[in-house]
Amino acid sequence: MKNLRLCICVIVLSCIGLASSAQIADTAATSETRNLLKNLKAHLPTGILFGHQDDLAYGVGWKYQPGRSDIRDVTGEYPGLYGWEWAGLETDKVVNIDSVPFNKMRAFIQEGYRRGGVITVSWHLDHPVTGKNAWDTTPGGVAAVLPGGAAHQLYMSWLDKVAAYALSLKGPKGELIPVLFRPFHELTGNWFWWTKNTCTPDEFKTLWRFTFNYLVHTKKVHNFIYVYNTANFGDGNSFLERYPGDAYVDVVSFDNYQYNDPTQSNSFITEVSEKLAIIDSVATAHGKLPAFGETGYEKIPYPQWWTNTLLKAMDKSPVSYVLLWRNHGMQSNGNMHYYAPHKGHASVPDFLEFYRYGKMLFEKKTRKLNLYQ
Ligand code: BMA
Repeated sequence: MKNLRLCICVIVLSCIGLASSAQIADTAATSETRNLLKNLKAHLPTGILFGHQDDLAYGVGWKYQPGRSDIRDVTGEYPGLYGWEWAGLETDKVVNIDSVPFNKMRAFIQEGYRRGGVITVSWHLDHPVTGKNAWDTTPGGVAAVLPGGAAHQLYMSWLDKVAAYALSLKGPKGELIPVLFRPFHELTGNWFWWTKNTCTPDEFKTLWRFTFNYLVHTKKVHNFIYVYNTANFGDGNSFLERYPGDAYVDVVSFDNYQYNDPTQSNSFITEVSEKLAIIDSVATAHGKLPAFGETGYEKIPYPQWWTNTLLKAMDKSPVSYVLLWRNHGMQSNGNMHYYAPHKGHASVPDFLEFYRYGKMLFEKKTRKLNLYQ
């Protein structure tokens, strides 16, 4: 009797687990979008997609050379995941915050998708009250965009533009290209108008739910997978303090960069592996996909960073993908700003070892997974 009860209990629990792991927040998502989430979940134990921001647009020392990519220059193939940024779309700019023309970006997104790669998007949208950029932490921005707020109409007009662009992303058969949409990223930080220094947890949850409902139900955008993304957090509770609910999220993730010297301190490995362990248990409990939203070590001054630091940080817990930030090259202030290796960089030999590591998925292995079918 006891065994029978236990058995029934296990069956019921695994059914609940299976049902929730097959779920997608947007229940009207296109079949390619559903398949992508389902397949990423299925491959979670065995592979980590390697991603790079703005990979096809420019790299260190070059811009807009058709077919070029710093990752491809170094490894012979493109990344498995492509990151793009939509800041500027809301204010009708022709180019985004990093000067990438939105028309070119559409073509790059289509190109990556045709190769079987995955697309993820961040959005450093302007402050809705001051009109300054996303890093303006003047309080009240979130309250202002909520229903009844002074910038609510404006915010809806911004979402209209995001929706129009999202619905213009079409694959070869006219199908919508799925996007891992990561709005209001690094939400536990204190450097954007939506981070935790500027709004209450309830305001943030309302912002997220409104955004989701407006895009899904009003604008009929059905090619988004919703990525919840924090900066630092101490434990599962602080990670979930501003979580809008299982019905509004598909992926749980965080950003974490290397700032100190990895030859002097293991703190990056310790922190990232602890955070991954926490989001893995959150992901399992909530039927979500765990991911490493953004990372990097600017200029990669430690040539073994790839296998001795990043891989060690990611190797202990399953993680669906990792996104390295952009290879801008020389900035106007004289700083070199890049996070992935390029031809001739001292970390190339180690990056090639990282690239050959069985679990890492670049272009070819990603294509073989047929993520959209
Ligand atoms: C930051 C830097 C900036 C950039 C912004 C948005 O981390 O790379 O130069 O404008 O991301 O992409």
